[in-house]
Amino acid sequence: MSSWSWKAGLAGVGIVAATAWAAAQMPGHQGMQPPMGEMQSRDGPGGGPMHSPRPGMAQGHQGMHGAMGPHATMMDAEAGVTGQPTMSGQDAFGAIQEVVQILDADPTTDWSKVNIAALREHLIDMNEVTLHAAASERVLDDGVEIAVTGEGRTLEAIKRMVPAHVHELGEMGWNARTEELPNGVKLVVISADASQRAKLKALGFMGIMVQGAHHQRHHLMMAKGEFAGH
Ligand SMILES: [Cu+2]
Repeated sequence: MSSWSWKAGLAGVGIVAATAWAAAQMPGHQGMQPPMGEMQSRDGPGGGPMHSPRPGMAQGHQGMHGAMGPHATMMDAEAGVTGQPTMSGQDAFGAIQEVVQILDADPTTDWSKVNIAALREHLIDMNEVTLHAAASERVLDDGVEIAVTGEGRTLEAIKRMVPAHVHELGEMGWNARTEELPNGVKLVVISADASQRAKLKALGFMGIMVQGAHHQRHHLMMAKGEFAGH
């Protein structure tokens, strides 16, 4: 796709999302739906496949998520036009719902091993680390040092997730390690490359924690009872 058509595609996405949002704001908007098929065909001037719904998405949701991953949330606004919501109302609820749908759709699922409670515990850990952990960041000459601290359930989550993530960072080529703190974990990531150090500083705690795409895969494994840690 040329850069011109890519930009045009993005502009089209903006138009669809804005239209969906505007339609959703109108009282009695159900009678005023724009013709979605026509609008979507205008969104792909490059002719690329723009109609690949995510696996496990609710039926009838004609999304463009496959080609527009980063805009998935924005694109969900278009659901207002179809009259059926796709948002489950809570992100962990939705993540579990998606996994259960995948397990349901898979005839090889061994329900004697399925452990949704384990996945739920991990999603609580993710919630604690993402929203409740305190992160105190210090720039070193060769990288960054982040004291991640908390209490109670937050502390438990920090001790499970941060050291486990160091393992994933190592697989991705980052030089990372952790040290135990009385009330948390110290995360140290270093690099000999100045641009990588600038990136680490910019990413900070949460930017470093979201590196990699292992969570989705691991969540399914946890639910299947095939994954002990994270
Ligand atoms: Cu996870």
